[in-house]
Amino acid sequence: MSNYLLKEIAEHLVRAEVEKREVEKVTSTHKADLTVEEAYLVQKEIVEKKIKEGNRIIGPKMGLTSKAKMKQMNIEDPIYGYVFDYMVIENGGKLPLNEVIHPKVEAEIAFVMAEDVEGPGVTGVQILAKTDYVVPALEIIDSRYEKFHFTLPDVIADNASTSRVVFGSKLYRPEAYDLDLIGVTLSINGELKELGAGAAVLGHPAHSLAMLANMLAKKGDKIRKGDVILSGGITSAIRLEEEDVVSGKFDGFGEVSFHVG
Ligand code: OOG
Ligand code: MG
Repeated sequence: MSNYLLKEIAEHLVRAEVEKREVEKVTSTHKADLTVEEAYLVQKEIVEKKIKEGNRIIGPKMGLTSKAKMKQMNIEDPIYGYVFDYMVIENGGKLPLNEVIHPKVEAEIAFVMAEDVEGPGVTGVQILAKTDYVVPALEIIDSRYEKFHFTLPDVIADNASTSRVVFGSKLYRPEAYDLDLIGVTLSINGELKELGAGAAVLGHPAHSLAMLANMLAKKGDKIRKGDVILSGGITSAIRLEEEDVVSGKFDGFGEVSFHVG
C-alpha cells in the first residue's frame, strides 16, 4: 500500500470521527484487500496524528476478547486500539449524544500498569505481577462505519471503534481478587441488559493483556508503566439512546455509571 493511500485512509477515518458522520467501510471504499498489517499501519497514522494535535494516550485497549463480542461483531480475532485523554468521561458524568455517531456501551475491567511489559512470551501471571491496580470501566464504542458493519482490517484501521470511556472512581489491588470470577451486570434505565463474569475475557482478563503485550512486541512496541488498559468487553455491547442512564455493577468493585444527554 502506498504511503499516500495509507495517509488518505487515516485522514478519512479521523474526519468521520470529527464530523460525527458514518462512512462505508474502508474495504468497500479505499482498498478491498486491506490486510491486518496494513490496517495497523493506518491505525498508527491515526494515533500519531492525534498525538501531534496535542492529545495524550491513556493506554492501549484490547477488543473482541470475549465470545459474546466475537459473536456480535462476527469477528473471531482479538484486536487492539488506543484510548486518548479526550475520550475520558468522569464516573457519573454525561455522554453528549451530539459528540458521537451511534454509540454502544460495554462493561470491562481495566488495568493500571506498574511497570513496562514487553513481549513475546508474556503470560497472565506476569501481567498480574506488573499491575498496580485494577478498576471497573464502561467503554463507549462508536464505529465510524455504517451500521457498525466491518471486517477485521476495517475495525483495526478505525482504532477498534474507540470513542469514550468511564472508569470507576476507586482502584483495587489485583491480588485481592479472582478477576475471572468478578460478576458484572450492565443495566440501562434500571433494566438489566447484560451480565457476565471476568472469565468471559479469554478465560481471565490478565490473559487479554498478555496477548496485547505479545501483539505489541510484533510491532516493536510494549505495554508501558502507567498505561490504563481496557481488557475488552465482557458482554455484547448495547446501543445507547438519548436520556439513557447506564450503570455497570462489578461484584466487589462497586458501580460505574453515566447518562446520555
Ligand atoms: C470493536 C471494538 C471492540 C471490545 O471491547 O470488544 C471492543 C467493536 O465492537 O466495534 O472494544
Ligand atoms: Mg471495548
